[in-house]
This record gives sequence, structure tokens and C-alpha cells, in this order.
Amino acid sequence: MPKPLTDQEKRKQISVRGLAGVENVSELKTNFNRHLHFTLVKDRNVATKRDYYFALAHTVRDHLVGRWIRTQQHYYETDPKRVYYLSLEFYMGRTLQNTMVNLALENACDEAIYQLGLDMEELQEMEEDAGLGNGGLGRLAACFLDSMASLGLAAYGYGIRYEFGIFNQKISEGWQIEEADDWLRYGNPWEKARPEYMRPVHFYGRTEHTPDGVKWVDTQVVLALPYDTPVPGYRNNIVNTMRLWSAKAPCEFHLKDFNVGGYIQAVLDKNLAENISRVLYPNDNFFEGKELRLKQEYFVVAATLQDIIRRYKASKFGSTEVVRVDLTGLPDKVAIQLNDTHPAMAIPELMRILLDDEKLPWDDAWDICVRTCAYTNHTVLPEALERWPIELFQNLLPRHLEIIYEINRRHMERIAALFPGNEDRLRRMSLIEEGDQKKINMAHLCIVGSHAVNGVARIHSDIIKASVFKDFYEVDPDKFQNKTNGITPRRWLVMCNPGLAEVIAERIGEDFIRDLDQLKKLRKFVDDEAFLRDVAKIKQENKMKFAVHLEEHYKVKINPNSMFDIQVKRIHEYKRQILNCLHIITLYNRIKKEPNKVWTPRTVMIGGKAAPGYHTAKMIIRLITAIGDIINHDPVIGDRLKVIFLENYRVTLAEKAIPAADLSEQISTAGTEASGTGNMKFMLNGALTIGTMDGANVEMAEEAGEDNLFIFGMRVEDVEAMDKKGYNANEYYQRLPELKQAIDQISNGHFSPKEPELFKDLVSMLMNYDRFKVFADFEDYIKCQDKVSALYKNTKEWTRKVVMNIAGCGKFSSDRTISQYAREIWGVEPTLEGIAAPDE
Ligand code: D6G
Repeated sequence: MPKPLTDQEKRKQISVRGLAGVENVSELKTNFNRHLHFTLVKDRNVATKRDYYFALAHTVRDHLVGRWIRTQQHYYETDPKRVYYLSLEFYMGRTLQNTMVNLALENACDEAIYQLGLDMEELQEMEEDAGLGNGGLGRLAACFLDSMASLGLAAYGYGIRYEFGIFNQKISEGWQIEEADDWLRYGNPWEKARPEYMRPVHFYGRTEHTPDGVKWVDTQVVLALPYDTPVPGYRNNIVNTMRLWSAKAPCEFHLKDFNVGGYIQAVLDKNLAENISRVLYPNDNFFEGKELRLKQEYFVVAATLQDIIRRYKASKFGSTEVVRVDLTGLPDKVAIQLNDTHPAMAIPELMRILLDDEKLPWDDAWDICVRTCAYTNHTVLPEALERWPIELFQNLLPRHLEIIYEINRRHMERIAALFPGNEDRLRRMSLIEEGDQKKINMAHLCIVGSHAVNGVARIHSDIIKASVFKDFYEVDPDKFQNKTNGITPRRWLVMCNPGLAEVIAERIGEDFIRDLDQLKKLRKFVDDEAFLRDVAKIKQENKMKFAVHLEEHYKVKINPNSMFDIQVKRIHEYKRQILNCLHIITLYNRIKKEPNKVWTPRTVMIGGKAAPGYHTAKMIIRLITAIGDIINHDPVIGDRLKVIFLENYRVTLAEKAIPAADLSEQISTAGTEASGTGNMKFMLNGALTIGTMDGANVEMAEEAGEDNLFIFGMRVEDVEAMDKKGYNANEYYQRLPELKQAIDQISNGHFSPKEPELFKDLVSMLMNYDRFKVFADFEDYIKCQDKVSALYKNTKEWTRKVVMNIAGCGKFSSDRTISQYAREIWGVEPTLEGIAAPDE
């Protein structure tokens, strides 16, 4: 068999078709050597692989600098409406290759590195992931930054520069172990500290109501130090900014409280203030309610709003000269998008500035606030909704609590006038929840304080209107919108799957990279044998490459001719990794029963992190590893079924796994997964989806044709009907012998012979209080998986469906999503034009 092309060889082919420039090779080499010498202070005798990575990173970064300064200057000169994307998470992954792709430098850098006798892929592996996110919500923010820059929007991402991102997951004896993600240890070549833009953020203290207005006094101050990261658009010379704040204690921190040993203690106490930006909370779809998290949320908002207002008032680039004296025109020049309720404090903070600093009357301030802010809801799971106890607020942010009370008073007055005597509705719609502990409902605050509220897939936006926020929808129907999520085709196709990008470009040119709708032109190749062969061949190469990676890193041997059946996402009951496990066990039992039958071989891979405090999720990981231990060592099974837990799933592992997948598992209980974006990444990379009618799966089926996905299970209506009737797990357990056998094996220790009771609680949950109704979808899931196995034997028919899926992907570009946010929420116009290249 011929050796598969390396990515470097593939990109060289692509460059023939103009996907990457070839100029500058000798200049790149010179600059690389210059950085090795002057920046890293090394020569080739002593340089490490990491030094080489840093030398290359700096060489590439140099190409960003002129474009970055130019772009920001251009914004000051043309004064467009600015878009601010506020998010507690930006799950960026690596930056080097993405920068080379967007700047068309990849081919030239490959050549330069090759001529220097180094290995590009090895250098790339030295880069740490910027893991400042948990999952979909944070990665969406990262895809949006790429699209906003590629569409020429004057946009900024604002967040926190966590010193520790999402933990690294190790598997030890089948269990998840967390390790701290010390991603900044060797330095970050992509960021630029901007101490000149440092801002104070206040906490605690008390309010004074004076004739001169309200004063928030006796506060404790923490400084917010910004770090800027460039965000290049795709080949348009635009470079936007992601500004992340780091907490710094002021020099005089606690020095006033001098007592015995006070000075040393005060310096040591600086850590306390700086803890604000220490670590990302590792919860996905779960609200923990810790004070430090509330501090993080206010910290990013308070620093960001000061920056927004400073920029709004300033006139010329690099000058502090004020052109606008008041904030009345703010909504015409500023759009603030809240990524979930995490930055919800932007609403009372903007009100505080307008009322207390700018001295505007309430109605004017409120009008400015509502017209500036918009809110994206990301989930309907009740345990994920932020509801902060009043006492926390009273203590930490007393002025904001007063403002929230006043927002609520006026809001209640309006509702009472609309629905006289309807006490129950007032209670349901209040921003303040009564009870043992009074709480602020942050989603309600966001809905009331924004001019637009959106869900992230059509089905999710419909659910919001019909259930969780129904009362609000009835009073303000025009506020509610849908913005189906998307992914950037730069990272999730061109960068991670250059082979597929190439065979597509051969047929339809390369415009699809900035206009993904053009993929629909591939429909006419659905019967083109040569194209089908090319697509299948690339998939096979990707699978072989991933198999080699797994063998190198995890010492596991897998059959590259088996179907790669992959479920990668956070571990969560609602995502139903357990349903996948039950299918694996069913296959295992069938092969054991009829070992001489011909079976479609499968390698099932499951990966994802469990929140450290989420016990059931950790048990699910243990179940997967236990099943793998038994199945993978059973000689009767052989290489017809393998179960692999993909350790430490993160952006970089997604980029390797997804291009190698044949089958994508998207099997949440209908009505629980707001959108999903992993589902779109698999679709774009030529995997077929087995999934429920949930989240964006619904729209994927619409775009590709329902026959081209494997859809199974209850619809939202069925789940609702079952909730009314009552779900009885035992009924399915008794009726379905394969389900009974699998559950019995889990509970009698078949997969945990040393600890037969290990999964007792998990089984008890499934039988007695499973909120996500795993058993109810078992039968249909297994039948659907049988169809998957049957079709997989017919490579041509399988690949035809793959092509129909890729051709139907256009809608799922984050460029489409961002264009809709731009026009329908922010009031700005996207453009593919870009600006002139700077002289370099
Ligand atoms: C980025 C790029 C740099 C610019 C700086 C401040 O670091 O060229 O001067 O942002 O921009 P504003 O915050 O004033 O927009």
C-alpha cells in the first residue's frame, strides 16, 4: 500500500490551486533565524523543539502586526458601529496553524521549515491549547471571532485571561483524574500585555444616597490588566482584538491595615485579589453559585464597559481626546452581545454608569441600556440557569442590587398593568425569586434588559418561546429570535482536513471557504465515481493517520478498516453516553452469541471531560473504560469491536478525531441539547450522523435530506407526552431482552469483576429516576444502528450520503450565523471586502 501523503504534501497540492501562497520562503527563513537568535537567545546547537516552535510563532506573528495596527487605526478613522462579544469563555485551541491559514502563509512556512531541516507537524505539537472554555459555548465564541474578522466587522471579544484553563484529563485505572492546565508556563507568543489600559474594578463597600446622586463608597479595588490577542480574518487583512483581563492587586493593597508583620502579610495577600482570574470554572451546563465565580463575572463586565466607553468617547487613534461628551448615542455605535447570562452584570453595571456617573434620568439610561444589549440563551436545563442568592449580591455589589430592585419594580409595574390581578404571573416573571433564600434570576434580568433574546437552533428557540420564557414571549414577542449556531470552515475544514478541502476545491474551486453555501454545488457530483472515490480515499487516510496517533500516544492498536464510531463532547447524563454504552454491550453480546456470523467491524471511541464535582459523569467514564477492558481483551471479539476512551478531549484532539470519523453520535434526549456544534463539525468532515431530532440535528436533516442521516427516537412532543404519562424504565427492561441482558451485566459486575457493585448507583438511576429516559430510546436506537452497520458495507452508497451531507453544510458556517446576528441584532453590515495589505 502506498504511504499516505503527509499534511505538508497535501498542502503543497492545495497551494497549486492557490489555497496558499508560496512567496517569502527565504525571508521567512531569515526571520525564523533572527527570532531564534534575538527573541529566544539560542542557536541551533542548543535550541529545543519548543524554541523552534516559538521562533516560528514569532515569525508568523510579525505578519499580523502591521495588519493589526492598520485595522484598529481604520476603525478609529471610519468610526463604524462596534460589536462587543462578552463571554466568560473563549475556547481558542491552538493559534499558529490558524494564523498561517488565514494569512495564506501555510505553504511558504511549510517550505521554509522543511528547508531548515525541521518538521512542521512536530513544531505545531509544541503549542499549548488555549483552553479557556468548557465545551460548545466557549468554542462558539472562538468560531464567532474568526467569522466576525472574516466578515470585516469592527468586533472585539472580551473575557478573562484565566491562568489555568480547562483541566487536563488523565485516565488512571479507568477513572478520570484532573490536572491543572498550566498553559502559560512557557509564555504565550500570541498575547500582548497592555498595562497602559489597566482599569480599576470595585467590590464590596456600601452606597450613600446624597443630594448629588448615589455614591458607591468604601469599596475594595482590584485592577484589571488587559492582554490583547490578534484575531485575523480569512485573507482580508483585517485583524481584530480579543482582549482578556487579568486581575492585579493595586500596589497599596491592604498596606493601610498595618499591624504586626503587616507589610509581609499584605504582600502575601495580593494573591487573594489576583485569584479572580486564576482558574476557569470547569462546569458545562451547570450553575455552582460560588462567590469567586460572581466576582469573575462582574470583573470582566466592569473592566470591559469602562473600555467600551473610553473607546466610544475617544476620537483619534492613540489619542484620548474626547469627541463625544455624553452616552446618548451609545446604541448607534455600540452593540453588546451577552454569551449566556454569565456577563449579565453588564446590564446593571451600564445602568450604574449612566445613572451615577453620567447622571442621566432613569428612563433615558434604561432606553440606552436596552438598545445596546442583547442576550443569547444557551440551555433550558434548569440546573444550568444562574440564580444568585441575594445575600451574595448585597455584600459584594450593593449598588447593583439596588439597581436590580428598581429594574424589577418597574418591570413588575408594567406586567401588573398588562395583567391586572395576575399575582401568579408576577411571581413567575419577577427577577427576584422568593423562597427560603431569595435569588436573582439572571435570565430574567437579561431578557428585560435586552432588545433581542435568541436561542441557538430553531428547535431551541421554539422551546424557549413555548416553555421557559413563555411569559416573556407573550409580552414582547418581537424580542425573541433564532440564530442557529455555526462553525468556522477555516479551522474545521481547511485546517484540520486539508485533503478533503483539496478534493472539494478541485471540483468547485475554493470560494466555498468564505461562502460555504457553495458546497451545494457538490450535489452534482453525487454520482461521480471518481469524486466518491476521492472522498472515500481521504477518509481512509485520515483514519490511518488517527490510528497511528492513537497507537503512539495511548499504545492502542485499532483496525483502520473498521467503522470509526465517535462520540466526543462533555460527559453529561443528557447527552446519553450511556445509551451508546448499551449499544456497544448489545453488539458484544451478539458477536459472542454468533461468533461465526459476518459483523460490520466497529471501533467505538468516546471522549469528553466530566466536571470534577459531577459524580454520575465520572461514573459514566468509569463504565466506558470498564466495558472497554472486557471487550478489548476478549479473543472471540477480536478486532470486530473495540471500545476506546479518548483521553483529554479538547480542541486539538477534536481536530484529529473528527476528520477520521465515519459515524457521529448525537443522541441527546429530544429537547435537551440546545444546538450542538460538534454535530456540524462531523457533518462537514464527511461523517454520517446517528442522532435524535434535537438541537441543530433537526436543521442538519433538513439541509442534507432526512434520508441521509440516521434519525431515531422520541421527538420533543413524544418526550412531553411521556412526561405527562410517566416514564417507566422497568417496562422497557422487562420487554426488551437485549436491554435486560446489558443492564444485568452492568449491575452484576460482568464489566467490573473485581468490584461487582461498582455500577449499582448508575443502574439504580437508570431504573428509577432517569430524567433523560435512556431506555425509552433504546429499541429504536439499536434498530437504527443496525441500519448503519448494513449501509457501511456498501462503500459507494455510504459515500453518496457523505457527499449529500457535505453538500448540505453551507448553513452551518458561523459566517452565516454572524451575518444574521449582524443584520438582525447588531444593526451592522457584513462585508467580504477587507482592507488593503500593509507594507511589510
Ligand atoms: C490592540 C492593537 C493595537 C491598538 C490597541 C488599542 O492591542 O494596535 O493600539 O489594540 O486599541 P483600542 O483599545 O484603543 O481600540
